[in-house]
Amino acid sequence: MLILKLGGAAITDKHKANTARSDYLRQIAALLAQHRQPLILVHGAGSFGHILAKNYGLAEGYQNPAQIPALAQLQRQLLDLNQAVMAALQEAGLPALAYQPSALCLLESGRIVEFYAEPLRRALTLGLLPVLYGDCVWDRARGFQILSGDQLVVYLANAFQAERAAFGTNVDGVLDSQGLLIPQLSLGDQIGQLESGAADVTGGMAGKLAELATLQTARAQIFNLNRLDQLEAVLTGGGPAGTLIQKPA
Ligand code: IP8
Repeated sequence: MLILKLGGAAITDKHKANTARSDYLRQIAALLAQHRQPLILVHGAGSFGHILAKNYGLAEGYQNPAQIPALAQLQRQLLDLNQAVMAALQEAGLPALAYQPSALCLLESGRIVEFYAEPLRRALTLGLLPVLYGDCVWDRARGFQILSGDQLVVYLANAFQAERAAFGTNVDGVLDSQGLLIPQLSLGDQIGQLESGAADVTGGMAGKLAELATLQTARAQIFNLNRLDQLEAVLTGGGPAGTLIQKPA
């Protein structure tokens, strides 16, 4: 099974609040439909969530009552983006089914400690395509907390013993301090400069690599989702795409 993240920076216009790249989502969906396989999709928030989350400190947990309407508004924005993703997938003929992470899981200090996986398991058994997303989720210690799609991908890869986890971003993969692609990386390696989008409350590339430290068995790949040839290579398993991440031996 493949757990695939559709990064928010690639599926939304990061410079325009609450704007999905719907035409591009349709092209992504067409490729997913062409290379059908056991799959769980997770999408990021991009311009639908990070700005509000940053303005109200939602990634720092509960601090003041002004955050409450912002939390509710954030969830609606995330549902709006999710609807755009679901429309593209279903129009391409995929039996996609949306799951709201805040209704399925619970965090403790920002980490998933409870996750009700059975509904996903049943959907997969019948050939459906579960779709989840980065969300604002209840947290036992902090009240609530932003849960990144990246943490979800790694959690799901471990829970479903997926063979592969792939992160579609807006860069070619992990880049070194000269901006050159690192084709293979062991998680123990020292990395120079890492890209992290300004409004990204969940840590950009550095956050991804930190999450990957908890990956148990799957092979991981970080690739450029703005390039359909790279997505195709990920889906077919043919040819290099982005950075391949290995666990240290
Ligand atoms: O875009 C964050 O998820 P991500 C979700 O995968 C938010 O980092 C900001 C609500």
